[in-house]
Amino acid sequence: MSESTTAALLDRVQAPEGEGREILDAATREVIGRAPEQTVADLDDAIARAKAAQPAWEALGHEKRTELLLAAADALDARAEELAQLLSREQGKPLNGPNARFELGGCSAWLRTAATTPLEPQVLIDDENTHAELHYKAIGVVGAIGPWNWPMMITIWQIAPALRMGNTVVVKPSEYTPLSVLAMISVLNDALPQDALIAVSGGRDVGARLAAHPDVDKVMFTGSTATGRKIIESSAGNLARLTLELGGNDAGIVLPSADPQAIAQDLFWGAFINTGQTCAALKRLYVHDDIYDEVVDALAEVARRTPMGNGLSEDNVLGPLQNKQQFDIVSRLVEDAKANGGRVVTGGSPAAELGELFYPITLVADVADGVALVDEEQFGPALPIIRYSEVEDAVTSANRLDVGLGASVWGDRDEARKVATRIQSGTVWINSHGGVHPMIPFGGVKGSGYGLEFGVEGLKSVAVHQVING
Ligand code: TXE
Repeated sequence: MSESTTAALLDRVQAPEGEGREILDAATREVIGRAPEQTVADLDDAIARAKAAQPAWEALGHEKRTELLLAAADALDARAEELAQLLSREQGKPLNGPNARFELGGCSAWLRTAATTPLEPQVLIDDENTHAELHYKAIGVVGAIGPWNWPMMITIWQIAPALRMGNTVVVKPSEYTPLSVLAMISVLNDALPQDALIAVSGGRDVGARLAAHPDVDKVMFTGSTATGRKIIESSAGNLARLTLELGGNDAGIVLPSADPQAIAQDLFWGAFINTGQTCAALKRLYVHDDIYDEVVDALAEVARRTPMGNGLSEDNVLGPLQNKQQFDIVSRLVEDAKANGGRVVTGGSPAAELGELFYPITLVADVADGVALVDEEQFGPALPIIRYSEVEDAVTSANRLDVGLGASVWGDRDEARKVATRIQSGTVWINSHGGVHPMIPFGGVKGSGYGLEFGVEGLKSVAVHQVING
């Protein structure tokens, strides 16, 4: 696909010359476009339009909405390569590997699944005295506030079920990756009626207003715990229902029955997909003493042969950190781990030769619970590897933090499944980490937030219930 078509897409959404905020290519730090700086007044206007459009969108009925959403998915597929190029430049993730093209494929798959998954009324009781049914209806206006790591896919996760259920949606993309989301929404809107889906590009003040607005009935949020707390506070004012995905610090436990060579590749991608900038990535790895050195060596071997660099090059499958804030967090945590006895196996300091925001895959062995790289979410390409000798202790370690999005157990399947039931997290994967599916519910427990996304549960979470009794 030519540059000029990506540029044409960008021109649809970016601010006019001399206006807006410059957005840089994450890899080269060249200016790629200008994000419109919309205001709280623009947001209020968007919410009013979405509220006005909602009854007609709901009245179309499921069948018609399904048809329109499938047409929107077709529009997305037709421009997938141009969108992937923009995403790669703005976010930093390479086109190739489980990255930008993969993200566009995910957007289409989730949109199609949300559009076609049935949610029939449930007959609760049907006897000679009572007939009661549970129905699900649109809530109203949904506010979708998203992050910068999987900006398009997470936005689709929020908007697709919401639209499917008859809600209209106002999206506030992350200020780090607005252009990707604006471009995607512009393409979707080629197939959708006016004002069913509106994006407002602005800063944190716009996000805060969207969460607190009296005409917003539900907020879908993926981002940091700190912002999640603020959204909970503002929901006391507008009583908005909330789905909060607040990230985590997923543990992986490698049992002595695991085969280090066989699991190395999957362990690697479990931790380093999107260069580690993934909500449910493996962020601390507990390995049994018997096979500790073999697992560390096997992971290091995968790290050495996995190329990092500019995402537009087809050779690369790992990219830069998306922003300086995240780069600084990763650098700080690695330095701290080194100062606290961590042994750097690969990486360990910025890959300045690749560009300003590149940090190499960094495996830090011989660290312990309590070190910041273990206890805090690094959200980047640095993995602490902790040695254990009793499975009991590894389970205690996995559960000791106040987050619980995902986790994984590696080794004999039956044994691993038994360990899995004792872990406090929304998902536990066996012999893999982080794979999601549009029909399998996903969501965190503890400090990772609440509410389920995907599948039938995901549709219910963007609906209000109604019991028809009689
Ligand atoms: O998140 P924020 P940031 C983690 C990761 C990262 C940290 C901060 O550790 O270092 O969060 O990232 C909007 N009311 N994750 O700064 O600030 C904001 O404009 C309503 C994990 O990007 O939470 C943006 O659109 N909205 C995470 C969105 O919230 C507000 C994925 C997220 O911003 C707001 C990304 C407010 N008061 C980062 N203030 C995951 N779940 O995996 C800001 N926003």
